[in-house]
Amino acid sequence: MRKISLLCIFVIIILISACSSAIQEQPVNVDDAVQAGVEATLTKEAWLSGVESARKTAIAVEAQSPASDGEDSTHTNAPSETPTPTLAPTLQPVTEHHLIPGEPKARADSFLLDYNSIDSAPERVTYGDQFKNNIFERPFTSEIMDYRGEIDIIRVNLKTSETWFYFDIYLAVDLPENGEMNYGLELDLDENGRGDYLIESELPLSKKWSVKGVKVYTDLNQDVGGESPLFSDDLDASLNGYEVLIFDEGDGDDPDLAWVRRHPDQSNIIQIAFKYDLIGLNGYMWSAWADDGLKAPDYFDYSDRFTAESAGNPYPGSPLYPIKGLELVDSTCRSYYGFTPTGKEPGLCPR
Ligand SMILES: [Ca+2]
Ligand SMILES: [Ca+2]
Ligand SMILES: [Ca+2]
Ligand SMILES: [Ca+2]
Repeated sequence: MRKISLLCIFVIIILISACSSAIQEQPVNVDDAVQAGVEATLTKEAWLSGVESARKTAIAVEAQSPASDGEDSTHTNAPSETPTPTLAPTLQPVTEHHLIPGEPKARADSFLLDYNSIDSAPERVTYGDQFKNNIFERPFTSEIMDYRGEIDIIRVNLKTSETWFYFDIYLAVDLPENGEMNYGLELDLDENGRGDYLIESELPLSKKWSVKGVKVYTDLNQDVGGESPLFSDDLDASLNGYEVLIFDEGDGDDPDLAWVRRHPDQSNIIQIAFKYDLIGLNGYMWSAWADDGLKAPDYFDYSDRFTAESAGNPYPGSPLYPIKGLELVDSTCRSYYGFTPTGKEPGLCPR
């Protein structure tokens, strides 16, 4: 019996050593993964998959780390040599929903139009991309330039009600039955160009309102967009974009904060609703996203994560053609609600 116990202990020690060395070899932050990817000259797909894997690992590691005594880990901005995305580790689990969005009214309070790439898609080019302003028109695959109309935003309506902001995001073609893409809204509450909230949803499967696949992020350390929000800056690997998740499919302080559904009657529209409570009574600027590429909130603004060369370019005749690192993404200019813009707000749609 004693021999068996000793043997068991020996086996456990071997297993623990093997596991810990495996953990040490796995990069746990995005920057390490990027560096590792560059050094290994991986294919782009492998690189992106490595970055995504490292990002998820970093989020998981952060979520598992116990907060220090008397300190709320979600509100700590202590400088770190290797900043990693943080997931608020104590989101209240959803118990029941009290308020569910209803039917938005017919008239839009605010709207924006976005470039429709469908007409030039057969030539594998488009004209609506403004990489340096973080306004992307890239519903195309890298290098091959295959068009993906279900992530080509063409219009967005904002409709208000007493409790909810409703957004209709129109796509160039009907939504597919399944897909891995995200749709989202970015909100700038103080109109300085630096996004303050990112509401993201997976492709909804239903025409009924649901919180499934809906997440809301914020940027506690105010580094979204780097030095010049919305404008492309030199690469800075220390930025962590939207690093805090405040709503995760109903988990969070308010289980009813944000919802998604397919439009009941129009199959090329996804609808997102969020509560007034998220932004208070002030006006704000908003833009929409469709993303089947990076899908990395901690990488906002994407224009700070690539050079124009490494992002590639969808314009015909451009020396940077075709799209390269920054693919399968469409983002809009910014419309506004609840205030009168001066015209100088970063990202403001042309009027
Ligand atoms: Ca578009
Ligand atoms: Ca802002
Ligand atoms: Ca920037
Ligand atoms: Ca941040």
